[in-house]
Amino acid sequence: MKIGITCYPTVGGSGVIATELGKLLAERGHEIHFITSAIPYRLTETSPNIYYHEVSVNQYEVFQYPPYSLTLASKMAEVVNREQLDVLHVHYAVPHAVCAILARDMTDHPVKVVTTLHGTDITVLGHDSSLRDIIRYAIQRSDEVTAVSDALVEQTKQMLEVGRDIHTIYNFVDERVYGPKTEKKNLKQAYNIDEDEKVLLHVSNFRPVKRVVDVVRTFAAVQAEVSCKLVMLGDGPDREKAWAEAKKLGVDQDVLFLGNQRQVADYLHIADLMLLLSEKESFGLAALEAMACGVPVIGTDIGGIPEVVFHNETGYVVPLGAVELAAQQAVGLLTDPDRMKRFKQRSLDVVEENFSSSRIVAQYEEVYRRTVEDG
Ligand code: GMT
Repeated sequence: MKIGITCYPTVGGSGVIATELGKLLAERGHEIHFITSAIPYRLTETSPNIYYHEVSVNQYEVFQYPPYSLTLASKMAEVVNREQLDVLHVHYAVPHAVCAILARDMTDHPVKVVTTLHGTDITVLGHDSSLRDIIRYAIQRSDEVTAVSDALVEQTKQMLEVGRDIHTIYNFVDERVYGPKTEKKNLKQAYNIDEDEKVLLHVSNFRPVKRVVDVVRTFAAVQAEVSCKLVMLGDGPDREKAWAEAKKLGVDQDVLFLGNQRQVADYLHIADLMLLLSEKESFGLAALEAMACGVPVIGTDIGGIPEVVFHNETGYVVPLGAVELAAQQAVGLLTDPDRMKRFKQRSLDVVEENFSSSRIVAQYEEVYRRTVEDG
């Protein structure tokens, strides 16, 4: 099939999933056309089946705002016509699905619109009355809609009162990147972490919904019982708050703020536990990546996290803000080698059984086939 993919080309989980999906589809013989404002962050290798069409927005004095959505719709229509695309697979209802629907209207070539919801457009923008109706329109008028967890399907149906089918297709990891440690590389030495010290890890964009202050508080309570370090990967608006909290609690010497790093798996390979204590999370790709490397997760009982982190099997699920409980669970796990071994193995098994790339990519292929055959 010939498939156009549009996503935000940045470091966020939705861009990662869209790009990894495109790469795997290309390996399976499909022709993939990325239609994005920049080369996606994860599109690093060349492949004869992958094409890139840049959406570059011109700024004209008559426009108060750059017309990204219109330029994107127009570029999508141009690519559909020229390349005879079968499907436009867009990540996010606004603006991407709206642009794809417009492009479908603009072309003579029959193209189907498949929309994947990743959460923020529902859980954040869905509350905005100025956008609610257009999000609903984008969902209703797409040919197929998928969401990354059952929780997000339910939330979308409830919040936006949409009656149509929305299918859950979980996120996945590229097993060639995220898997148990095989190389000898050991970052512990590089960061002056003692071999017998435990490592807790958090990865996010440090938006307020990620509750990075709770992560630091949990760590401080764990550190009172177990010798450990906290590695914070990523960057964003609440970095300063997290740092200030670490200082206030007297653990700043043991918290490493490493900013955005490309090789997240290298850090997962020295981690004993991942903390994901968000107040909104439609899936929690960071948790899945950790589990794929055999790292158990403590996550909040929010959105899609309990569908990824199996409570008492691959980690623990705790209520939002329950810092003491999270710390208690962490200490219990870190000080019980048998339980830790069991949780690590179960994490690997759960990823293989439920979130393997081959299983998930096949589910997307089935969605494309169904919508194209529907005519
Ligand atoms: O979490 C973010 O701030 C980034 C956002 C994105 O668009 O990349 O992540 C969303 O999509 C990811 C991939 O499906 C999910 O793993 C995240 O849970 C989801 N974030 C939220 O729902 C807040």
